[in-house]
Amino acid sequence: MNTTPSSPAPDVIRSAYAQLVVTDLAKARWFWVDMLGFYVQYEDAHSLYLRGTDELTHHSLVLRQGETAALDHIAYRVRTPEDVDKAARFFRALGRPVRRIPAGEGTRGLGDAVRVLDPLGFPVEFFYDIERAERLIQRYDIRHGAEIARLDHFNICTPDVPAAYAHYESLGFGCSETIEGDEHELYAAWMYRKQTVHDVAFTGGAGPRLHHLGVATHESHQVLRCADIFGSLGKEQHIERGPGRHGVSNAFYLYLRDPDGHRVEVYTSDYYTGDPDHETYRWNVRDDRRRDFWGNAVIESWYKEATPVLDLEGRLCPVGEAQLDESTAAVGADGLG
Ligand code: 4SX
Ligand code: FE2
Repeated sequence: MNTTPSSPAPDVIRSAYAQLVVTDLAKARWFWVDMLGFYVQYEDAHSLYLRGTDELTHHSLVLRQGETAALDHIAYRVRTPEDVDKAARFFRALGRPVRRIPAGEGTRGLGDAVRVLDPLGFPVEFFYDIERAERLIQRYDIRHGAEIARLDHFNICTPDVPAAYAHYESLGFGCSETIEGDEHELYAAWMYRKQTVHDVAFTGGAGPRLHHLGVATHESHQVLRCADIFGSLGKEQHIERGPGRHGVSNAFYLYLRDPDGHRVEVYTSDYYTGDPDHETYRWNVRDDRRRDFWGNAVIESWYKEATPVLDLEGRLCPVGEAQLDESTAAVGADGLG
């Protein structure tokens, strides 16, 4: 895999939105809008454009009705319109498929964009221009469910975590935390452009696949309340892992699966990473506090199951097998963690 750039990287601001294919839009609306509390910015018979109450742009999640549940693409916002051209040149120089999407032809609310299949095999969009949206920050009256404030991060499965790290480093991302073996084999890494723990993280495993979308609430009580609401309605089967406190990131978390199996993490209270000399914090893969600070075990489905991704023509991408398996590495020779 070629991750050595020969063209300058675009200035990425942040993880901005994802587009998921869902097989039943009404069921997806129940999960994402009624239960999680996303705000509906626009909807029609085939799609839903959603945002959190802190977001001042048109959407951070697009749900599109389709035959097969999949990730259509993830998207990063860049600093200037020129950075969209830079992104096109950057990925062309890497020999990757690149498609320009003029305003009006791609996602509603966006100006000119560029879509690429990146060196890890993921469909990734870069855009600058997006419609501004009405301020909802103090509309406490319309909040409900988990009261989602904003998109926080993408977590992606890839067989080659060191290559993913190298690629995102070349795009100017910093690394906040890692999970490593005794010889510093890289099992997982958390990388950022905005000044939080991450915009993107890599879970070592079969890929390219989407592991989860991380969405932020303001406080941990909203995470707990979200779990309680699923329980009260007899919908506890949507809860996969947590609530808990992460080791990595120190965030409070809850993982849910939507009606199509897409995983979402309700996430809050990580920390500031914006200082120029911010250092990477490294966890050993056998430290039982790394993924849950209270030592609760991670269930198998969390390591193994994920969402397939589409290429630029809308076909399912083939999946490469995992190289390192954290779920077995974390267990010592005595069978204990
Ligand atoms: O499970 S981990 O504690 O490693 C973790 C997983 C930390 C932060 C995340 O956003 C995440 O998905
Ligand atoms: Fe996450």
